[in-house]
Amino acid sequence: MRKRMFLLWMMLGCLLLSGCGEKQPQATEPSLLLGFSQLGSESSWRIGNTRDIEAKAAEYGISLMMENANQKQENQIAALRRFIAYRVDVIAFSPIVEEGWDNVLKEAKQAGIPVVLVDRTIRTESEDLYVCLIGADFYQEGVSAAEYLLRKADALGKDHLNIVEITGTEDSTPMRQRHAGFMDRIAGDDRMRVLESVNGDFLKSRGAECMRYLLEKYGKRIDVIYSHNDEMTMGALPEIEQAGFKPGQDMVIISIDGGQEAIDILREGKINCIVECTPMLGATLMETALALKEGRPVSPETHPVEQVFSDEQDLSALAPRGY
Ligand code: GZL
Repeated sequence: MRKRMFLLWMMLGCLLLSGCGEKQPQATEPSLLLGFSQLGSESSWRIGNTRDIEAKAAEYGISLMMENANQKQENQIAALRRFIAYRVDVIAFSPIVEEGWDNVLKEAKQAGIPVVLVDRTIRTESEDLYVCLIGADFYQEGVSAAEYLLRKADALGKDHLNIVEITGTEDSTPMRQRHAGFMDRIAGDDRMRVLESVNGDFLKSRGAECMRYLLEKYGKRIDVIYSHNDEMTMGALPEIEQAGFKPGQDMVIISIDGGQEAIDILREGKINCIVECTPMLGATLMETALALKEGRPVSPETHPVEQVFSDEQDLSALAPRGY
């Protein structure tokens, strides 16, 4: 009896201490601490990717340490080292370039922290420095861009097309694979002639600079501009118009990403084709991080399903893009 009374007093005391019995929000511990190194804010794609990852971390109840490297690999490496020191449960990052990660990833491995690659991949001789890759099949994006051009050449009845290419960040996965996929797919079609490839670093300002250079050098000889992202495309378009050409008519414009602003320009007819590259990778990242925390298997590579938008389609019913 005495014991029961004691327990009742104790429970009453706890209730009183906890504010007279009203329900206190239970502070739920985050299920997981995820360290994410984002490479920068260079494009609408990148900003959309960051926002999606932040939103999905909140939705999944995952505590997110997000660091923006402002386009510098050394900043990403420093961020990864901070995540290791902080002993996060999972590390994820979007590597700005493919080389130079082995040392820091060996440190993560020694710390027993799994690493997930998001968006882009790395080149490494060492085994299992990362668990998996979540990101687009950039080679296929290049192939899809080329396949549109082959159809366009048939439709225009052209016996040759002079192509200039504005590439993304040197030595990044999307730059290397979008270039390779495109060039491999047009190889063997003798209508296709590549005049020059220039690097625009995925930046709008550099896209404009590249286009000015190409117009000064080749002028009306240019039939096709293949640009590795919408940001550079949107930098190039005013340069084309200022030079007296109609983009989408005098020159075929092929771009990649598929953000709202570029889709609207496609609808206006100033871009002919946009290969989608979705930035919405957050849900897959959170699911993967939770699986790793719980010791469940994960897929070594996850590629989102992506579409091609072009002047061959009616885009009036296309839903808002969200980035
Ligand atoms: C692609 C991503 C690229 C985008 C660019 O997944 O890495 O980087 O295509 C962005 O817009 O800058």
